[in-house]
Amino acid sequence: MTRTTPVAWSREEFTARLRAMDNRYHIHHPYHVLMNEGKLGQKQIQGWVANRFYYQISIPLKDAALLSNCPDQNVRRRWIQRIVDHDGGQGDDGGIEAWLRLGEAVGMERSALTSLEHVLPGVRFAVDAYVNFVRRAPWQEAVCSSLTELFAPTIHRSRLENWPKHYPWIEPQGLTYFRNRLAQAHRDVEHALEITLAYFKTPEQQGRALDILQFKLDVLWTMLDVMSAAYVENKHPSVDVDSP
Ligand code: AHQ
Repeated sequence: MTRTTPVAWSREEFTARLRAMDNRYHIHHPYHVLMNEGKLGQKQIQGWVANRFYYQISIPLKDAALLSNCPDQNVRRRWIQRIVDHDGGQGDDGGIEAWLRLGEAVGMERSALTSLEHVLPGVRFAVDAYVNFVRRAPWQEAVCSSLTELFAPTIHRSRLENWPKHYPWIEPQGLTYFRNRLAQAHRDVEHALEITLAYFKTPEQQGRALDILQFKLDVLWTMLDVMSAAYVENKHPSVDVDSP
């Protein structure tokens, strides 16, 4: 039997394989489907906002960890913008502030987010798994793990379309975060894809890239599994039905 030596995918084929993983993106998770169909109540939206706040404040820590592992000044010069996008800078309050305003827009005090009192253990474990992966991985693998944002513009657009229609009680200015991410996600993905296509060259490396992306898809999916158990099936000891 002749052994065929695996051949590396072309840039186009590799990109297509990465993009083909969109069917595992958390937009397809039942929690998100219920959200986009207008079937979540205020407590379930509030629980999602409060738990996702832990993800949002972890993103700058993740990106700072990636930068600390990256010796390439040109990459750092572009990647550092991601931290400013979230922490804010001259004249821009940043994404973390925008998420706190989202919290207020869905009827929560800022302290209900900043206290992290509603963050479910499983959400914390999933987010920490992502940050710790980035801390320890080669910086190019950490870059690859951000490529779930290939699919992010669609999910932000779905909220901008559906929330005003289904959740008129949410103050419209609360959606600013999603609006801002539309442009930022496109710019981020362009940079992350450029680095990924250039670094993962051999068939083994390209297979590793798909595994890394699957890991990050699992992080996002697991967060919603935990929120579903707590806020949809009401099966979580730390959540009494009356508060997220
Ligand atoms: O708001 C999001 C964000 O700032 C980021 C950064 C990026 C990364 O570096 O992993 N991923 C990401 C994502 C954000 N929002 C998520 C959502 O559903 O609102 C999607 C998420 C992603 O797709 O990775």
